[in-house]
Amino acid sequence: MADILEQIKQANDIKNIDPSQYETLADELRKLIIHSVSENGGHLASNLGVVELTMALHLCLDLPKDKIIWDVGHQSYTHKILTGRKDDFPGLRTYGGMSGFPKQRESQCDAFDTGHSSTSISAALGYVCAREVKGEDYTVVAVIGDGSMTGGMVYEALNNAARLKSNLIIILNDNKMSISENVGGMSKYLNRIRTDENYVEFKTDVKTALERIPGIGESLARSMKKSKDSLKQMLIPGGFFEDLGIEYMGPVDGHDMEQLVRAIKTAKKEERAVIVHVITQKGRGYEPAEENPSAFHGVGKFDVKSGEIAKSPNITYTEAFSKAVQYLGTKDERVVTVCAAMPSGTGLTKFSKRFPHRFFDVGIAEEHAVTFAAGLAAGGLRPYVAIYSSFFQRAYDQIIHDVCIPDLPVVFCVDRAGIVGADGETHQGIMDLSFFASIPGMTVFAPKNKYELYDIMKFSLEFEHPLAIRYPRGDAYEGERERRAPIVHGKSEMLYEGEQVALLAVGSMVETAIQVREYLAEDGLEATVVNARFIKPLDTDMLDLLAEKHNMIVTMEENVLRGGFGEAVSDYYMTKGLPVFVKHIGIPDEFVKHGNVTQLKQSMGMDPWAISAGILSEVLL
Ligand SMILES: Cc1ncc(C[n+]2csc(CCOP(=O)(O)OP(=O)(O)O)c2C)c(N)n1
Repeated sequence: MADILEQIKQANDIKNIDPSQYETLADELRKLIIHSVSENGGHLASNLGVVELTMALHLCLDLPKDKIIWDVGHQSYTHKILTGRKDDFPGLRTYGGMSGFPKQRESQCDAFDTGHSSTSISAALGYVCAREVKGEDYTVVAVIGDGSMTGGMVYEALNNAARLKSNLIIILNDNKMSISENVGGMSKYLNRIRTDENYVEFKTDVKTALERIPGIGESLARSMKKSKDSLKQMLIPGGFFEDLGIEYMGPVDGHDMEQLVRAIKTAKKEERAVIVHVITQKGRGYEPAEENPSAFHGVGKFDVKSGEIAKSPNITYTEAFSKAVQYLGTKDERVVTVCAAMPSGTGLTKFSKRFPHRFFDVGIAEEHAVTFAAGLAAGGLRPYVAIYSSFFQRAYDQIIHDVCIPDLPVVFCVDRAGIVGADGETHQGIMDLSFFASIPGMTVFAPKNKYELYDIMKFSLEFEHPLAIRYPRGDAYEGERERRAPIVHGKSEMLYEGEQVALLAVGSMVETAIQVREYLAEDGLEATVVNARFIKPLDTDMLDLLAEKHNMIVTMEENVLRGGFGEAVSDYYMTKGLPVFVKHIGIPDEFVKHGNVTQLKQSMGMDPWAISAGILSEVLL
């Protein structure tokens, strides 16, 4: 087993493999990927689809001199294995192990760090221009999926690349899918090229027929390829790209090594930007993933034989949100939902089925999603925009400019807020609390458990201003259900009254605060616990009260400390001149790598043991 793969120890070793062995090599790569992902979770279907494409790229390029930029980067597993990282592969996405995304610090063969979509063409164009300015000689390739082609940055980059007079290769990996079914006009356009056999055959036939005419035929066919006239428009697919000034090649069968190698070698000769349209099958080679590519896009542990995916028996925050927003949908016909290519991940699939006319999947276009929602709100509807915390980063200006300045009633449902774990730096939702709270007119809320998520969702319908509700990935906390004081704008919730030390916790950290309280009680310290609920506006009445009765206040948040809740509390006390010692628990000023959430929290002193030990040492000293 894995005989051919054994021969690949470092980048470019694939060039020593006999072409008759390529199929076996592809099988071995798939087996290794399926096995590792079944144990550590990861992006299975996307990776299985690009095995041959990656092999072909590695055959045609010289790494690390040449540069491959993987859009999103979730499909880079074969690339990692072929560049000397096979032995590290079992540690994929684990704490201290290999990242699931390209990382320049991990390998010289990873030309660019990615994680968020639609950046590859911009970065590749930057590399090309750097190459020209420095007079260097290497090939630059961006590999981008059809789903990522729904992101606006792609068109900014293509617009820019049209002027290029040197080689840039853009591989458009078209598998018809984003995470779910792809949406929008570009998807329809690609589908037309892909499926219109007449179109493709017509092109080939005309060219072949012309070439057969002795004397003039060949030159006519050549000039047809070069000319920009309407005849070409009629005959060659990809006219949209050609009109932009980008050469189009394809469609190419993305599982046929010969076709792929030929296309890439041809593309390398172009003195301009060229798109190679490659058709692949998502999940290729593993039946359960071929049949259900969405479920195997990003997947947790699963049983390889049966294809059964391990599932937590508990309800997640996303599922709780899903129920709540459906309830609101039945209560009020103005309720509409918006997501950016992630109906399933954000819990909107059921809403989309129940209220198809009130659901909008805009593609991977978070900036557009927010301004679009602002338009919906201005038009009299009540939009709920469900996007992961880290992807909301894209839409900061739209939140300020289009929603908060005109004070529109848009609800931002910030999923995956906090440490997400195995996806690492690019996906941790640790900035949203700071960036939402910094905007005038914005209200920011974090529920302590799933019941409070239901309550704030009900509250949101009556609230006429911008509101962000942040909740974490994974199982919803079920504890403290009996404490369910009605939600009042800007008011926190007293959970346990104690003395000396007050724990003032935000959202997911309320559960931690309750554990800390138990540990402190073992040492005879009865701490107060307050559920902050609102990060903005601050409950200053509660802060005044806490300052009177405690000599130490511990703020706890799953967010960077910079610009976070703790800083706002300290700032309030300082401005008011109240002599309270405030200790901040949160994420330091650094990017949080990948790994299991518990391990990551421990590494930052955010687990209940570390927090209580820290408090005790301060109190006893
Ligand atoms: C800005 C941003 N929004 C959302 C995502 C989540 N996401 C990861 S992959 C993906 C779909 C990408 O589809 P495509 O480019 O076609 O790649 P495929 O997985 O089909 O190979 C999405 C929406 C992301 N990575 N970045």
